[in-house]
Amino acid sequence: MIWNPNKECMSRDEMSALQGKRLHKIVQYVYHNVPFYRHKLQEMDLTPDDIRTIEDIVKLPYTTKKDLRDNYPFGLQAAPQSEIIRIHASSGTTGNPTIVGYTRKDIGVWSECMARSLTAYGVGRDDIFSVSYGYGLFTGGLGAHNGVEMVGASVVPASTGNTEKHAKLIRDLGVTGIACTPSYALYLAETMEQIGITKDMIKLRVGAFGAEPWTENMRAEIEERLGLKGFNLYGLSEIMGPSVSYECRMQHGSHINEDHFYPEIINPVTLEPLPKGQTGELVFTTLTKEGMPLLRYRTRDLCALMPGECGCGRTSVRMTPISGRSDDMLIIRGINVFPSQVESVVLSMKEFAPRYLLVVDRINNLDTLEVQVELRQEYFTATFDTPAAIDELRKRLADKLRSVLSISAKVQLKAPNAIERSQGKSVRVIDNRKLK
Ligand code: DLL
Repeated sequence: MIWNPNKECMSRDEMSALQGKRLHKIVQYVYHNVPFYRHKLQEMDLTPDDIRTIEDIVKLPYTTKKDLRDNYPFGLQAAPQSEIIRIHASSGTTGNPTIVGYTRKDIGVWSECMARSLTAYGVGRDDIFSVSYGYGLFTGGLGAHNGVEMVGASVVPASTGNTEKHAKLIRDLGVTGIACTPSYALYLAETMEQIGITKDMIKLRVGAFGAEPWTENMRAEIEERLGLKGFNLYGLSEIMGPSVSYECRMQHGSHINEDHFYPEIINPVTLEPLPKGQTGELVFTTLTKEGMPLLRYRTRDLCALMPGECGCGRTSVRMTPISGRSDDMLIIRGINVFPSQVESVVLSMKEFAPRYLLVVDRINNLDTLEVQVELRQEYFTATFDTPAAIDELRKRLADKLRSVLSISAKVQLKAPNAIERSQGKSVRVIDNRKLK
């Protein structure tokens, strides 16, 4: 089944015409409502009338996460506050998170995009569907939730944590579908095995996995251990949240909701657009968003757009799985973490030298983060024989990191010069997780 064949199966010409019309409108809208964009366009000697067709998009400026940071919290919001009915946030590169406001219409579009995804996975009214992305400022929980309600399945808003209880609910309620990160799916499988819940005791048949990179090997393992079919679900808060794109039953790339989010691929160094089929950085323009529309937002995700038709009947363009990032963002337990966030915490405490290292690992299918930091010489000399002071400092740093990163990190305090110096660029991250 296809949720909205009118939009998901349009001819190329119809789609381009619709995108062009919507682009013109959105440029006009931001020009009049967002001083940041008005100034940018004026600097480039552009008016909304210069943008008539979708091909004109290349004339427009890019938007970056730094622009969001510089305009924190509401500087890029286009709709008046009275029209905003929901606010989500995601990690910024340093202290402040990125804030995204949605109007009622935005939430409606988002719910429909999520409903399109779920329908492509084969989820319908008879399903009992557990949403095990985090509910809260993260877009995963509420975003998936609205879509499940829209398709009419019974939503179980399980969120994350309390995995044993969740595993029992999956068994007892006969839950048939689940949305969570792929690493959480593996952790769930492991928990089930530990408490004696076997595959034949549960009815799971569909998984909507995303929010972090995963591989075909992980898919095979999750499918085998939970007895379900796993589908990719992609998105990012700045553009909408989950379901910017989704896999269909062909599982050959993820269909982009391109009537709402126009994709381009660029060379992340030269910023030149690349032809279809080449791998580069994914850029999105929101074509219908009212709350915080963005022009040519650089996602930093690396992938390619796939030319050609799909056997499922949808004509929307597909993207390959994300193969990496053009910046240093890590995703740890589904949470985006920038090394610069750790740096800002370390620099805010006078006891530490600006030398730190993030060590990321995956132990029993759970991501772990250790932060190693060097003490300043004066502080080290004053405290190295008073373990209580060191303990207190370690705890203070761990608390600060948890509040800034939204995940807990193990802290290791190091003596001055104990962190290895590199010859060239300093190494800030060691990621021992092997995505096979
Ligand atoms: O992760 C939204 C989401 C929630 C997507 C639930 C899917 C499911 P952010 O926290 O803003 O939003 O993180 C966005 O996560 O730029 C990618 O780097 C990464 N990401 C998201 N989905 C996938 C995926 C949500 N399917 C960032 N595969 C993005 C690989 C993904 N990476």
